[in-house]
Amino acid sequence: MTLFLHGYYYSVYTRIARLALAEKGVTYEKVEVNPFATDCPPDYLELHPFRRVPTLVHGDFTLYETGAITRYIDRAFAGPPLQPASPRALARMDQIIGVVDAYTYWPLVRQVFVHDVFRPHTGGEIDPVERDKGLEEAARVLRALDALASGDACLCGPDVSLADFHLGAMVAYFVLSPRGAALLAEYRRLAAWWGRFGARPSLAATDPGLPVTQP
Ligand SMILES: N[C@@H](CCC(=O)N[C@@H](CS)C(=O)NCC(=O)O)C(=O)O
Repeated sequence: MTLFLHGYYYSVYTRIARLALAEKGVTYEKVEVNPFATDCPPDYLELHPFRRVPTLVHGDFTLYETGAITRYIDRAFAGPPLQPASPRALARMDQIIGVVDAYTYWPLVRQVFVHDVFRPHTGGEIDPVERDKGLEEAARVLRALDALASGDACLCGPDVSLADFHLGAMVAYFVLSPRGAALLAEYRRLAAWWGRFGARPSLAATDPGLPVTQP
């Protein structure tokens, strides 16, 4: 059955889905959609009425919302389980994913990464106030996540889980900012986790890099 992932090259949420597919060893086809572009194809709204990425299309089954997509990937395909078996570890995984979606994406990615890395690199408009607000909020988020992290090899225990992909895709962008990297280093468990997770082959395989700019 055909499997398509509609996503944007630089999107962290698309990368989360790609991490799950890579760790599961599932092959798929990518369909590039830039939800930020004014010329985002109008028929994409038939797949995703909120015009976000990613969307997964598996045969006649269409699914959006990254948390639903990664859980579907884990349940529908063979490969290593990506969710812990114990009710408490699973609840912690769901909690961390919730915290990442609700409180982490905006400060780490849209405020710090965008204003301290992406726009300086691409010549876009930078707002240092926005960046600093992001750093302030990031401290609160990282403190909370540090308290939730298992202290084991991965966020929810010894094995990698969907929570690692959710947070990992965002931290990968955040630490490209020297200010972000310095802040992360203050949180012992998270910094140690990132030292391990940041070296996973799936992360390298899904690394979008930064856009090539004209000299
Ligand atoms: N709740 C969505 C969020 C996805 C999301 O925000 N994706 C970003 C790209 S990383 C996007 O499509 N942004 C477009 C926009 O904000 O207009 C999910 O879990 O999939």
